[in-house]
Amino acid sequence: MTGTFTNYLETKGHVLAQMSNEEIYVALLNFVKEAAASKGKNTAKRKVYYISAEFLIGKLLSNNLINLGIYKDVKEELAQAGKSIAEIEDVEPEPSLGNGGLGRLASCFIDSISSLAINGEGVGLNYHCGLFKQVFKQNQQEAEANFWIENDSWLVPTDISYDVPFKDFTLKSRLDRIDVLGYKKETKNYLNLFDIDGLDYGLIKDGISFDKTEIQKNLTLFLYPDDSDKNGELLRIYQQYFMVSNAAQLLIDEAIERGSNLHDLHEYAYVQINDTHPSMVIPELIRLLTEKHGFDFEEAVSVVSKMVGYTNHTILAEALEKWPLDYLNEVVPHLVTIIEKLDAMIAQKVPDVALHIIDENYRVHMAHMDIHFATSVNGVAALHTEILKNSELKGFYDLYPEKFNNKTNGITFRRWLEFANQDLADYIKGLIGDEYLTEATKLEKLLAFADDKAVHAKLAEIKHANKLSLKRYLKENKGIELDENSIIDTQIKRFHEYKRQQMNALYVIHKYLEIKRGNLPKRKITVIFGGKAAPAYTIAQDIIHLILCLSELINNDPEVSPYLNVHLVENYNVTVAEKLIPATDISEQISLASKEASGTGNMKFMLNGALTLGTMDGANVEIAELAGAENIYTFGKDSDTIIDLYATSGYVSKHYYDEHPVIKEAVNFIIDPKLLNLGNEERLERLYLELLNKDWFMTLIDLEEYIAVKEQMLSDYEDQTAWMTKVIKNIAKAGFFSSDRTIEQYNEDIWHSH
Ligand code: 26Q
Repeated sequence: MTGTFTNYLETKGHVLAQMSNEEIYVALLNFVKEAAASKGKNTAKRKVYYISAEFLIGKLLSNNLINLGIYKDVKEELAQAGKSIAEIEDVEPEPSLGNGGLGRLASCFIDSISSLAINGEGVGLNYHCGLFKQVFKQNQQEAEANFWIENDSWLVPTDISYDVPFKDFTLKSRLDRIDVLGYKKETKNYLNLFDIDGLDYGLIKDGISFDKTEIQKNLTLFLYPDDSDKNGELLRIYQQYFMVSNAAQLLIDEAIERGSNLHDLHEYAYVQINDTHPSMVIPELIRLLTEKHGFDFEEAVSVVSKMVGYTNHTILAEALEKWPLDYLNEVVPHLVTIIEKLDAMIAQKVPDVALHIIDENYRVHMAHMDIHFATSVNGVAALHTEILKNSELKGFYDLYPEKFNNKTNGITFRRWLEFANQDLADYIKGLIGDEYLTEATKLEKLLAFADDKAVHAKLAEIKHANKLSLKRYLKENKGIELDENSIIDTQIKRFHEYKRQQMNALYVIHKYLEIKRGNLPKRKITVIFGGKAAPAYTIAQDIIHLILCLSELINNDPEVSPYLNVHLVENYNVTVAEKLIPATDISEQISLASKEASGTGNMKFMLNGALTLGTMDGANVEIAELAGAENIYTFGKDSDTIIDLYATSGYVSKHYYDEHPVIKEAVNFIIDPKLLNLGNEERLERLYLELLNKDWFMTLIDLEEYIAVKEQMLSDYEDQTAWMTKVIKNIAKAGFFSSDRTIEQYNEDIWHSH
């Protein structure tokens, strides 16, 4: 960096004290963009292309200032002029180019790739409306379009453009880039976001509905358009092909420019496929090599199968993409011939039809294609990878044991501690220095303070201060009154039955009824939820409705609200997470065992001094191992038991309801007149019947144990010495969950970019 922000403003003829927050934001944006523009690129021979349909990058200003090493200086300069950096941060819109975990992971990964100076870039789509904006009306979720691109943004236009051929027309792409600065690194990478010219915002009707057929005018309008109808699914195929065709053309051009003759393309490029959304990159690379570069089919397959890896992020059947061949024929017939040839190649070698690419119903199993033609197949937490190997993908594991490996997810500590929890970060630095920013396991030095009363007191003080800033934020932005003296218990994630927000809601009902009976808790507890539900996912919307009704009932009941509050924070996003996590005491990670591939919120809470209340699922298992079983609160049936229950259809929710009065009472309350008065009868009835008669994700199986362990936790909180010892041990052991570690492992084991 040359010169301070104030110097920079002087050269532009501006004076900080006289500028509005908006003007300061734009000036800082340009200041950072200029600093980024002067950085060189990473240059290892083999370049990694992390292709992902989602990059949930969050706001970038402060993260970039931190990575440039000038956050504190700029904060101080602003303060000198009577300005607050927090107010400038507020001006930045958040690009919501992702749904949840998978998109946020991709963003932590590109931060780590740059921070480790690896030659690797993100490739995705520049959706003009990110994930919908959630608004609550009459205790229900409504969805609004979420535009984020302004005149001044982080996007840097390029003149790179490709022709992408579809069946009936060819679309010209344009490429915009966002600079990805590593932590205190002289080099940078890009996030490449492909787009089209000629989008028509006029296609959007009310909310987020729009004409899905006008592909040439809507291709990058929305992230994941509702695909509950055929046109939605077709649009998704158009988006996916557009993304990967551009990525493939870009990587071939860049390899040639760097000296590849394409027969050695695998030495110049490696593609990491993030879930199956970019899987068509395999046939597209083969198509380009054969049609444009004179390869014969076998050689193209041989080169491509040395340069792709596949990451699985979910075992939920509905999320494993299987495109009907007919649909692919309507959109990209030129890939269908290639996919059929690939399928025939496999069919010759592999007798088991369950492992073929095209099934008997003419559906293309994208994951199967990935596994056959990738060098590596990985899960995202130890347990998840074991489940892939031993059940979900067992047939493939038997065929290719050497391809399977685990890469436990991680998070960037620069955003999730250094930025989000500045007081805690400063205090930790005072105790053990700042090495944790690049060597996260140095946090283990904190173990020396596990029993130190002065450290306990300081950590409690920081937590309280974070609750106070959360209180201000929620009051100003979300119309919520938070009690900063209560225990804060938080569940933030997409709404899905397997994540079991409904189980937490049943706990809330139970607690409410207990308080009504005069069993008062020692200390007030505030249960906070945050998350969006897919617009086409009715039951998830019903769960949101139940929680909003409970919130209205409980917070307005003078007998109950001194002891219990419930809030569902509207429009949960990365920015909201950054405020909630540092203020939380109890981290809810209560998915049905075997269903949450990893989770990454669990890691963020651990790092920020919240204790986990969780099932033995995903990365919770590793949290328990690292922090020590005595330092986290686990409950519930284990994944083997659950997998077995599915196999034998052995779970009957009605039995749990009939045989356990506590469960029956809580479930019945969903249709109690008190709630029906506040809510929508159809929604509450449907949810009630769902839990009683189906409950596919086994809410009731763990409910009693969940209530008991949560009660234990609340009572343990009263012994602050024991509690804070656990908190310190959790923070100290969180280092393993740095995404720098994850990315080092990807590079050592899969990418080999040196
Ligand atoms: C698939 C087909 C059609 C339409 C949409 C989709 C679709 C969209 C998004 C399928 C999956 C996703 C997102 C999945 C996701 O976020 N998975 C999460 O990934 C995290 C990072 O690995 C894990 O920590 C979480 O456990 C996992 O749920």
